Amino acid sequence: MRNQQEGLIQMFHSFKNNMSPLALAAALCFAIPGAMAASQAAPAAKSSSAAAPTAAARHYVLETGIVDGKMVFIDEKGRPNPVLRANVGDTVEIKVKSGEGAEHDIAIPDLKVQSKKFDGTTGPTSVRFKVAQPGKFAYYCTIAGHRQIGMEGVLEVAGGAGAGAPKAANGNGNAGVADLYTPSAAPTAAANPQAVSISQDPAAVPAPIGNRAPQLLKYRMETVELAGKLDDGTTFTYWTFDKKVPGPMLRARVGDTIELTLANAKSSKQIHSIDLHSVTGGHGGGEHTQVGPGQEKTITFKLLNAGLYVYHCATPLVPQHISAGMYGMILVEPEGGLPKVDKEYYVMQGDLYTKHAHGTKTHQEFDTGKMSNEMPDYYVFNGAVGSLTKEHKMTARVGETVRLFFGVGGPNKISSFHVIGEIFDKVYSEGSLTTIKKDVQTTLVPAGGATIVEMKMDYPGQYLLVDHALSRAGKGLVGAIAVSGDADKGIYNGGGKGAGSNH
Ligand SMILES: [Cu+2]
Repeated sequence: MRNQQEGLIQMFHSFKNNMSPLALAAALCFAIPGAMAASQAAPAAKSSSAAAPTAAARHYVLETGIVDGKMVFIDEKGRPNPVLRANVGDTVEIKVKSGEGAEHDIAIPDLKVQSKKFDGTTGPTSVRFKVAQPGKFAYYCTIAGHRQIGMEGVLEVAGGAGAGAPKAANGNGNAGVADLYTPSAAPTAAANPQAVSISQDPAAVPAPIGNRAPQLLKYRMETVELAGKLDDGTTFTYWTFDKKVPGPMLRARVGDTIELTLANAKSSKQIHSIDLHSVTGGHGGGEHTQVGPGQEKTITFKLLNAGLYVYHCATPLVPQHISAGMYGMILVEPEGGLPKVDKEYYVMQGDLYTKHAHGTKTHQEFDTGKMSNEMPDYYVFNGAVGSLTKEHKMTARVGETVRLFFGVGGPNKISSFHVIGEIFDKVYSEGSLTTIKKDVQTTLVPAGGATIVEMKMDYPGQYLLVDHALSRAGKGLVGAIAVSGDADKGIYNGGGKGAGSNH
């Protein structure tokens, strides 16, 4: 109540100073019922008598934001997740807008209240409803993960059951509530004709570090949400680092210090962040890089351990952000660098969960239910079906050594990584550079893990990259390395005696 009185005082100050007629009208619409609430509800709250309080209107104005690394609703006094109060019979209006620009909503499921979604571009939204029962009711944002990371408060309704809410009004009130809230629909759209390729070029590997002293490196990455091509005739709203899946490969050496700036594009609807598995402390950076649309944050960290490390977004729902494309890798070379090879490629595996079945020609929406049950519709190398078979070509010549930096963004599925028709001469298991396994057929790569494999290509042909959980090939998980050169029939002879080159 004090809050509302002060709000009123502020409004009239504004009016006196510089309010336009339109704004004045708006302020008055708010102010008059608010004034009634302030004057009438106060004595009722103090009194413990049976007298029912007179129904009033309550207005609350909230804004979303980030406080101490948590997403919250903030009231006009800057209080996070304020307790909202009303009496039985009151009409409550909550007006809420996106302070940091990300997409949210507000719901009080116990009272069947649900707002439309809003973000930085939609302006504020409101819910209005009558409270017919006393109690404490949770209000929160229903966007996956947002309640868990802090967007939750309480509406306290005082008064006796049924008090101040005559039967007829009660009945009408419920019907009214049904009219006032908009259920969140999930429309299916046609494939987005504006969708672009988000598939990362496997050849986009930074140059080797070589033999140099540790230094300070500066990186800047931007998180971008965009419509991308998932498959022929199928599009999907990807969440990315630098518009590609996986995000850019970073390369440094042990002992380097990295100053990393993470910027979130203005057009984003989500908050994003980065957790690099190569970072010691601060949740890998996730604790201090939660950035709203149009903002940026910088962290500095020292690379204490050599290895190949996954990075990913760490904003709730974390697995959704990862699945939608927010992962990549950083290679931390040992002192003196890695041994030289002829070809280096950058490949990552992900699992994707969509509303419609694999192969549906549509703009696919994300399905958080399938994700929590770990039932992917798509498995992809470098973000999309066909990424490493149609869009990008990995090649080598007979006699060359190919090194694959391979990681699993996931979020959920491990990879039984295998190349059909080849044997890994060397495997840096789990991305650890301190041990090397030799002569490996299939290597296990955990979700959020990586490996480096090396193969000397001894024979020409198409070498397919797969997860040897081979049903996944049918869901999109195939890549290829085309090897050209002369066939040594002593190594392989496809047609028996006298057969020609297999190339
Ligand atoms: Cu994210």
